[in-house]
Amino acid sequence: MRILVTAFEPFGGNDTNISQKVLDAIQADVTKLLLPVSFRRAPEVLNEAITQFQPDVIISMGQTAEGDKIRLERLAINLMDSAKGDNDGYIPDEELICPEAPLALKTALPVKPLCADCINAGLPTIVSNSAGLYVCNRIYFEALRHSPNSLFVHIPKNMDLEIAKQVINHVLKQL
Ligand code: PCA
Repeated sequence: MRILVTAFEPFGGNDTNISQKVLDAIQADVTKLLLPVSFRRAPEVLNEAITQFQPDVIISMGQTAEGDKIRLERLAINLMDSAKGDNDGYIPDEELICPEAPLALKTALPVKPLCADCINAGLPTIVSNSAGLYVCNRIYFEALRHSPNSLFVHIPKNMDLEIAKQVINHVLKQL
């Protein structure tokens, strides 16, 4: 099975992005891709990688300011909105990502069992119903358009790196 794992570069005045650190640490046999925090460029870079690697599964990661648990995202919403600009300075104002697509796309991967498995292993994980309307949601929407076998994992900014790595390793092992 070909697995593509993505993470994001720093954004919003942060010097680092925990998703990038986790990506660097992954030792499994996966294709790794670092994405720009750009509504326009991130999907372009993802699409090039999909064409090149033809992945069976796409696991995308990003940093969140919310909560203290890793969030397995169930849905991507067909909307972009942001008070702050992306790394290109672009500020979408309630823009549909794709007018012909449904308002939301749902992963076909088993988020609840995956989450239960992480919790059983003592890892702080929850299922989330919204990845927000910023670039993480944008990239999850793009991944789900290509394949429902996609999952977005949101990692809290201040989470212990070892725990974050374990959650990703755990998810990769369950695929
Ligand atoms: N987090 C942002 C975009 C990049 C990232 O790591 C988000 O939650 O949309």
